Amino acid sequence: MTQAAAAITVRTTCPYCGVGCGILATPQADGSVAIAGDPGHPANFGRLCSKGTALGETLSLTDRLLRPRIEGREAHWDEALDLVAGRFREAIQAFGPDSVAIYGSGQLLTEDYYVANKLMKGFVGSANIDTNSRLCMASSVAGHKRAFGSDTVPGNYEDLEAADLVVLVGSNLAWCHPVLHQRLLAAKARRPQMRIMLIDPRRTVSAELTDLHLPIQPDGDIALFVGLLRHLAAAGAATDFASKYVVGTDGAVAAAAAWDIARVTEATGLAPTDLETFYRWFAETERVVTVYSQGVNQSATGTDKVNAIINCHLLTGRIGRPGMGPFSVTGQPNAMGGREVGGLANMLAAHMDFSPETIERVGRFWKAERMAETPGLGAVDLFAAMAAGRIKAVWIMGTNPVVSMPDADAVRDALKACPFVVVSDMTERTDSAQLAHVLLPAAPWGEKDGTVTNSERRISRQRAFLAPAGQAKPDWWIITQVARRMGFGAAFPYETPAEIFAEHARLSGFENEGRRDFDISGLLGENYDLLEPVQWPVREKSVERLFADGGFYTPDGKARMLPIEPPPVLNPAPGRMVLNTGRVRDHWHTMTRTGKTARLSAHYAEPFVEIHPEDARRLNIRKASLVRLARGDSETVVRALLSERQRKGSVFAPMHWTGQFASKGRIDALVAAKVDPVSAQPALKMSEVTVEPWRTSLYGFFVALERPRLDTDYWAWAPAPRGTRGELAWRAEPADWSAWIGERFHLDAKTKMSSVGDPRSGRRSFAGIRHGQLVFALFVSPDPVPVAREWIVGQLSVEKVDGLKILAGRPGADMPDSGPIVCACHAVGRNVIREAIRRGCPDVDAVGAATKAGTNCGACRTEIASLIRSEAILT
Ligand SMILES: Nc1nc2c(c(=O)[nH]1)N[C@H]1C(S)=C(S)[C@@H](COP(=O)(O)OP(=O)(O)OC[C@H]3O[C@@H](n4cnc5c(=O)[nH]c(N)nc54)[C@H](O)[C@@H]3O)O[C@H]1N2
Ligand SMILES: Nc1nc2c(c(=O)[nH]1)N[C@H]1C(S)=C(S)[C@@H](COP(=O)(O)OP(=O)(O)OC[C@H]3O[C@@H](n4cnc5c(=O)[nH]c(N)nc54)[C@H](O)[C@@H]3O)O[C@H]1N2
Ligand code: SF4
Ligand SMILES: [Mo]
Repeated sequence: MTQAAAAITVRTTCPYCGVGCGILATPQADGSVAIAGDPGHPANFGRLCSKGTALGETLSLTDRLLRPRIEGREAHWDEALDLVAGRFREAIQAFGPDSVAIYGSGQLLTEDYYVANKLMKGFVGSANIDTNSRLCMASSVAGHKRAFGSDTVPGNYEDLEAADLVVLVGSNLAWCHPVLHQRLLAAKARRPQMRIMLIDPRRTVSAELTDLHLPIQPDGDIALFVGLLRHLAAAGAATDFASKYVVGTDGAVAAAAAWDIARVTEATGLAPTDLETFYRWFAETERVVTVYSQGVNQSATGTDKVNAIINCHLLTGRIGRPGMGPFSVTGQPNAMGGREVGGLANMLAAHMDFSPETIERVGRFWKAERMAETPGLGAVDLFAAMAAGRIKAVWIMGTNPVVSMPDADAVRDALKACPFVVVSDMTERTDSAQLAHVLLPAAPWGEKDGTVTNSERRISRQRAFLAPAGQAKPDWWIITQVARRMGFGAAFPYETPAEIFAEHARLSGFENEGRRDFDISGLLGENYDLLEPVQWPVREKSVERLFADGGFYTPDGKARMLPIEPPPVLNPAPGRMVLNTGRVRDHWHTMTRTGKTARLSAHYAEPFVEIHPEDARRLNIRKASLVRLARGDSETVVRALLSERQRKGSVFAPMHWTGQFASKGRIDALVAAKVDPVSAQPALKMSEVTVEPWRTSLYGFFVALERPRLDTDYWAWAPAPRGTRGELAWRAEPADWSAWIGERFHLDAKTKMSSVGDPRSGRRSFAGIRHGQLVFALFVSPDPVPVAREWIVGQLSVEKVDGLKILAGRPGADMPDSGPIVCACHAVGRNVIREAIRRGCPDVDAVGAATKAGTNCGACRTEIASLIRSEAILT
């Protein structure tokens, strides 16, 4: 048998967003893995976005944590596990169960999550287990529970395709749920009469190809939807559904009475005509899906936002039928699975919360030794308790709080102060792992087995297709081992994830009798290894449409409409701007995986802030200069990206950059830890910061085969297809350039150095070439460095370079610079696409035919559309 014939394709699920695309992974003879979309998976039918497509490039062992470490030294598993169990036990004995905590993640598999939750809530006896889902889904969970009595997402992806109006609220679907977005656009192409609209303070790429964009004032959503409710009631849109299956209708409508168009205009900053259009469309369209995400959840009034949206669907009865419903899309691959097991501190297990009856029931099922009796601390309170010395031991799994939590500098200090910090991760190169006493090597995607649940409640298998690297172990195994060493062996007998899944499925059906939405007991007896993607509930094998005839999970079976009061308009203090934060298309969170691929790093190669040109002018901030954002003692320094898409008075910065990739890019250091009072979810999108030019005397850009030592006042680096690239800045010019370069770049005697300088402009270039191969190039300038970056990056892969062209920083007239990469799949840059448009390509397909851009995964198609639009404006 040849090696090629031995290649076995494994069906698994993407480890990134909540769309939950099916993937076919085929390990190759050369050690690489071929990745393709699974045509048989009902989430994606074979499609993948840029991140999914590039998964094969993230699997290298560079930076992987391969062995347990204790205080920096390598250790055996036995020693590390004994230590973790021992220190947790000691803390519990001395200070009680609430002195220990687990901080987990929607990126754990359901089996990992189930075991962690059971250990804390059934055996340690504390509910101090919370997760990054607090930062992500908590307001949706709370809103669902208030309205439906349960945390139920009633919709399916087909509902978006079948709808006549899709309202995206605070969701950048084009970048954050790309395959779902493409399904939506494909549906609109088939049925052009279908309307799509976006409600977002910024004009994101998700605004392209929509029928209406409402550039709402930050946190104006409640006023908008309360005004919609008033309009719907006045237009007679209330239905039999509402009178039969909903209570609280009158109160909710009465509370909306004062919110006429004039008042909503004031609170949202939107044009009255746009408001009227939206209200009319919503009122006249039966099939409406409202898709919402972090612009809704990550707010101090996030839960009210959720209920203001759900109210409109309940009044009109637009729920529980095809093509309609409120639809909270989940962010992480297993955000939904985490909610199922009870990973949040205020949930117990299997969608049960802390009532005496459920505590007794779950305790009996688990044969628990010590049940938690009350909810534990949510993430923000958990780290505050740690800072106050009340948490003596914490175990962080699959998340990077020093980067992703609000008030991140305080979180860092809390971890520094905590007597015992354990971090389970696949890499030690995270800002949180740097502060761990014990590092445990977790087997990541590709090396572990389990299940995840996507945004439409579909459970899919993640399957291993690689052997664990080094001594990495799956999270469920690690937790099980610690539980046994803490003396709970009888309740943690698991040898496989299948056993854990079976127990989880049994608990979901245990004394359920239709009273709880989450029930997958119908899967018991299925072959775990062969499990096909399936939506819950799965009761005795039948899958139903939820809420078709009411059937809500409240005591009386009726849904609740709530009276909602819009908050006062968000007005930053004088001299401050609103800091909005979120994601870019090609990076995933704190970049531990996407930061390894040059393709995904080329879309945005350094941390940045988007600012409206008028604000920039007012603040004396020039294009591509560096900007200082600050709040109290915390600051970041990032690149200024001037953009008319940005709302005036607000700036937008991505959450992704960490201390591993940039000198001062951790944006969450600036985000205040203000939380929603109902859900305890932090308002990550509405901080107040000062924005000013960051004074520097010199900017730099480098490419190098080996990453240089980075210690300038500003730096940011990214991988290149070969070697690395980066941006630098100095407050004072180094006195001796050749010494400076020699101390930082990895040069040997054979490297020939050359340099040129232009005294008038103050620009200088340096290059090191060895046997015709570029080893490094450095360009410095008193202004932002004006060189052809993508071309220079590409020169690292060239066999024989032209030293003069390198020093000039330009390829010459014959070879244009492709510009920042827009199409990650085919590495097509912005300049190439612009050129095609100028030559007459009228639409995205024509650009694709001319340049290949947008012809593979399609995630960049909206961006190409936006380039076409901006070129049309310019010419
Ligand atoms: N490429 C990529 N995709 C991802 C992720 C990633 O890291 N990278 N992460 C995944 C995860 S975990 C999540 S939670 C999702 C998040 O997915 P999204 O929620 O779609 O993404 P965000 O960029 O966080 O925020 C969405 C939008 O909310 C807007 N917004 C801010 N304030 C307001 C407001 O007051 N009202 C309204 N209506 N909108 C507002 C922002 O301008 C932003 O464009 O993405 C998932 N998908
Ligand atoms: N300002 C601002 N802050 C935000 C947000 C925002 O929009 N704005 N969004 C928030 C949201 S919605 C989210 S979901 C969070 C995300 O923020 P985080 O959860 O902190 O980000 P990740 O980078 O996904 O962290 C996952 C970690 O788990 C590791 N890992 C990967 N696979 C495994 C595994 O199998 N096992 C283990 N043990 N570890 C693994 C990765 O290497 C990485 O270090 O950020 C939140 N923070
Ligand atoms: S849309 Fe992209 S990131 Fe999300 S699951 Fe699918 S391939 Fe993965
Ligand atoms: Mo998230």
